[in-house]
Amino acid sequence: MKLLISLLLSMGILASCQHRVDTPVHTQLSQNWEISSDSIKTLRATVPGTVYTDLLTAALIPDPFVLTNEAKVQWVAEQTWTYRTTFELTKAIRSRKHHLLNFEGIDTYADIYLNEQYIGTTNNAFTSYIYEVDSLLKASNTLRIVVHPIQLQETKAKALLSYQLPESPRVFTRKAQFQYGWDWGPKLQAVGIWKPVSLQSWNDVLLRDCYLQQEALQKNLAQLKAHLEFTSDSAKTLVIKTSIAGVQEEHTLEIIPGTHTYTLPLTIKNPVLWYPHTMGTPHRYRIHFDIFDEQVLTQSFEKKIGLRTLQLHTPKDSLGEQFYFSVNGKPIYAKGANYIPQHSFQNNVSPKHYEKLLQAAVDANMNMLRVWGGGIYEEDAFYDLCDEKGILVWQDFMFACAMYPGDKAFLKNVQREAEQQVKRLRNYASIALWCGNNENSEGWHRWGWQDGRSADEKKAIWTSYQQVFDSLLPKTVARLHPGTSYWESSPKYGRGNPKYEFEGDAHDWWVWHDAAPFEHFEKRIPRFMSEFGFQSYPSPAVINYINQDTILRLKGPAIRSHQKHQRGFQLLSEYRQRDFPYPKSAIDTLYLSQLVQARGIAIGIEAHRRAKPYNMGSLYWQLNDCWPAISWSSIDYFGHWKALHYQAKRSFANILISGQHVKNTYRIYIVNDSAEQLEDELTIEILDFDGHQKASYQQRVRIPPNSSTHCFTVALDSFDHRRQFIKSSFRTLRRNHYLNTPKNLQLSKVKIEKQLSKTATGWQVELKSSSLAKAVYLYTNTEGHFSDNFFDLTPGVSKIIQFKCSENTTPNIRIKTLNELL
Ligand code: BMA
Repeated sequence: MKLLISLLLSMGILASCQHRVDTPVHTQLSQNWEISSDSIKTLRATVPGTVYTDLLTAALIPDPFVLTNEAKVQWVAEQTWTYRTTFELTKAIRSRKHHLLNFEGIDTYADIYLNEQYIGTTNNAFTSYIYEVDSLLKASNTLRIVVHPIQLQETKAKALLSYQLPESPRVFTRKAQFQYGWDWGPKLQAVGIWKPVSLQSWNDVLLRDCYLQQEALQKNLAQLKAHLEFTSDSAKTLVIKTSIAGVQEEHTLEIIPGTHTYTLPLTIKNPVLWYPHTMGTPHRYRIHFDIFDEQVLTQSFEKKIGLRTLQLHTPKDSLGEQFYFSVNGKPIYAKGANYIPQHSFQNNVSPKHYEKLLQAAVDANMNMLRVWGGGIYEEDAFYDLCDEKGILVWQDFMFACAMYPGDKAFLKNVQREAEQQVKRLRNYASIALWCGNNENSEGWHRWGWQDGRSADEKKAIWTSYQQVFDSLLPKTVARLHPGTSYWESSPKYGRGNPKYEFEGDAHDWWVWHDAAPFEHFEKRIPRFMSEFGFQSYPSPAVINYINQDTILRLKGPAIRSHQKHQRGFQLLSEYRQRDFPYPKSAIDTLYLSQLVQARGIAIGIEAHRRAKPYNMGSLYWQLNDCWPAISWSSIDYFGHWKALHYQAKRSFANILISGQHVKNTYRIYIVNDSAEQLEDELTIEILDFDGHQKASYQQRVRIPPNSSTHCFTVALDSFDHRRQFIKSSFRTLRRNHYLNTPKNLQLSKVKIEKQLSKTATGWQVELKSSSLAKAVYLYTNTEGHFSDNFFDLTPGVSKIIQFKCSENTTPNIRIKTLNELL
């Protein structure tokens, strides 16, 4: 019965049958939408959606993601767009006393009319707008939303200030900042109704929010508080029945008229804790709530909760200040990447995209993602999956690389936004940190933004900054999400500040932006690296999509327009020349660029991990793309793993063998992120590229839990850097260490034997090589995923790869190695 009610409820049809259960009715208003503008008469619209995607569906604009089309569609955001829909309401729904019209997100500046009556104006894409429309509804209704050009509003806001803010005018608009164009993304300012619209009709009592707060977490008992926010017309006695892990409880609530929050105590005996997947199991409890009003079941819902303590610690030490997270009292080394929106138009991101991308993060042994401040507060589906899969979330508020206004109206707007988002996300176990902004503070102090400004102007701009990031946001987090850490800005110090290495989180852009060698990562190790990165080309399929071609071409205006970093191509080739051979074809260039990226970031990740516990986190820039691009991502727009993602999986493994070349020695480390002490034989061999052993050493090593241990030093006096490598083995782990840059290795020509066999999920590929094959790259036109790629084939050892694909015809799998380019 309960199931039936909620099913009927979600379909919005319960109200049409006469029943005595007074249940609020939720009607989705997603049908019959149309848009129009001065240049477009009327057009079917999708809500939630954007004007861009509607125009694209109707073939009225070219696909902005291909060729040089981005430039051709800029007019879209410059127009006024009118959304219209009509909807019918049954008598049963209309007979409800109260009706709330809820816009979960409008992008951005809009006026709303219901039955031609003005009901409100919006100016923040990150907040929902709810209007009481009790007296306005009829049997047949019209809804009209006029979405104004962003630029118009920004020009007005700009004119009110006597000075120009850095990165103005985007700072005036509370919408995804990356849509103004970023160094990895196009300028596509999505406009429209980007989140659902619905009508909530109710009589006496409405539940508006439920927050499950963890009070105390002991071994035998978890004490929770369920904060339920109700709006009621009258004083009432409600009975709330809860069910957790098979234990039922009944609570009586005396509620009073108005909107108030009521608190129920909940307990769970012998609680099973939630852990990030690299530490344990991300266990969640389901808590079921039934709300009875005069013995009538009026509302039923379920919440999932992971029980854990989760904190950022920054105690002072002799060198500066530590920076690490702990889960359930245990320090955790954070491994992961920075996450950006998956598409310029959010309505194109489906649950499947979330599942695939977040699983790829888990598969690469990542336990933390940073939701970067120039994007969006992600959808619930994202956080729900992070909870389910055990990925911690470093959550930025949506401010990036700019200085923002601080006038009263702006602060009020941000206050609403912060309250709504913190309230929405506080039930997720994965939220590890709220961070004020991305690089605003660094920009102000290091990027010349203060140049030429008067003292008063500087003071005004910095005061605005402090009001938001030192006051409004931390206070909101403390009030609404107590116990959760807040961090003012990422990074704490810019790379020009010597303190960068000793306290706070850091962004290291000496590599890439300042063209420093990758080895720089080994020299300057901060407490927590929240950004460092390097670009590469995406998969051939993405390049061909950009070009709308079947022949791989890396030159031309289309490709150039998908590289958003001014010196991008130059830096790609400069770094390639340092360490890698010259490409002979387009596929070589693509392949080598991915190898350069993987090599560079692995040097960084492993240097950070070896420095544990001085350094307690390594998040590279960036996990994914928002469009087909040449960018810093490790997974491209089509979801294909670049060499970096396969490498991240290796370099982020919970137990890692790593090494560092120091003068005439090579130091072998074992990094152990597990909670167990490891004790076993470590075998070190020196081999030539044909697999002949030149020397071998064995040592019993003991690696404490959660540590990095330098466990062996190889003397390199008679080591041939061009023709030999070091192989280390510990338990089931194997690691090849090369002590020269790839271009200086004297690898012989190899012939790789390949055998293909059909499996239930695709194809199995078995590979064998007689001599060392370096950076073996498997590629094919068949859409699919290789379980491993860009790996080394050790002589005589066969390697089995799974190729997951849905096609039954034998894929034409081609192989490329570094050997053939040397
Ligand atoms: C960091 C990020 C982004 C940028 C990236 C690459 O500064 O916060 O702003 O895209 O570097 O330049």
